[in-house]
Amino acid sequence: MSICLAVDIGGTKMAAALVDCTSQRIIDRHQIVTPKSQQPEIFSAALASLLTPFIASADFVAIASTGIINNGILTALNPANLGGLNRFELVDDVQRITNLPTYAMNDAQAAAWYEFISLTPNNNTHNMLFITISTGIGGGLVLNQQLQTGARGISGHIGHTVVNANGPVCGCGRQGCIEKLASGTAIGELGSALFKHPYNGHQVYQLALDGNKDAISIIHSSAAAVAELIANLTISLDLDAVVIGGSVGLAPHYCKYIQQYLNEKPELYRPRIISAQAGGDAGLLGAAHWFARQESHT
Ligand code: BMX
Ligand code: ZN
Repeated sequence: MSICLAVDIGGTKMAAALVDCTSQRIIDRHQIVTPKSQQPEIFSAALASLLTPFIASADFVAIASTGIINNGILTALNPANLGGLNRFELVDDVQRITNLPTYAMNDAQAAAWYEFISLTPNNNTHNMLFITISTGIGGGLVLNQQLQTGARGISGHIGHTVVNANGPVCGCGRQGCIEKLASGTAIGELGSALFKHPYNGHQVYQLALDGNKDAISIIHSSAAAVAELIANLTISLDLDAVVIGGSVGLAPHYCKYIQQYLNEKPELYRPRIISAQAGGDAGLLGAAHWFARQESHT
């Protein structure tokens, strides 16, 4: 029986879990707040405190992380999501902390893989997109039933497609990315500007749930932008299904709003919309499953 120490590094929280590779069940799980600092030492210290209690029980480490992951190095496409940190030697650092074989991939790619293998078998899903709407907006593509990671790890970074060419400049340097307009961070920024009070995305979402009309309209614009993105990608890639995850994506009503905006479009633009079955654990379980296959060949 092989035990994986799965790690999910997001812009807001970092989670670690022991996953039994045979049953694919989480045995133990812990999470901390992601440090917001440009300094790699601070990021590394947070990782060490999170991982240390689990090391003795694990055979290998599988990481799902925000950012572009190429050759084990994390490069932030949007450094603002990580407090300005833009380059981190993730695999080397975690290997040094744990002394275990360590592998890493992008968080949304990992979640896409788990959600794809969780779809009911024989359901004829060939092309699937996973979208996380959270601190940022990330994506993972499964085309012809194969997860696309890309030669440079970039595949699936749909949060940086433009929805308003005259929109605000995104942390990636491009103007009008959907991440700058519709992510949890964007929801917080839009609410703060409107209500003239510093709010995060979660607080603005709560205001919407409490019935505040302006907050509701911010959430609706986010869902409408995501629906537009889904329609664009469906007609480009012939998507059968789109799985929605992330703290905003899984928040009450959000998925339903996406569906409502998609329903206004012609049929060819409307794939099946599914809420992430593994909820917030899709990244952890996806990385564990993806790299357990690799581990079994070593
Ligand atoms: C950003 C980008 C993606 C990530 C997505 C969701 C960085 C640091 N991250 O677009 O790699 O998949 O956010 O990340 O550039 P999360 O932190 O919201 O889960
Ligand atoms: Zn961008």
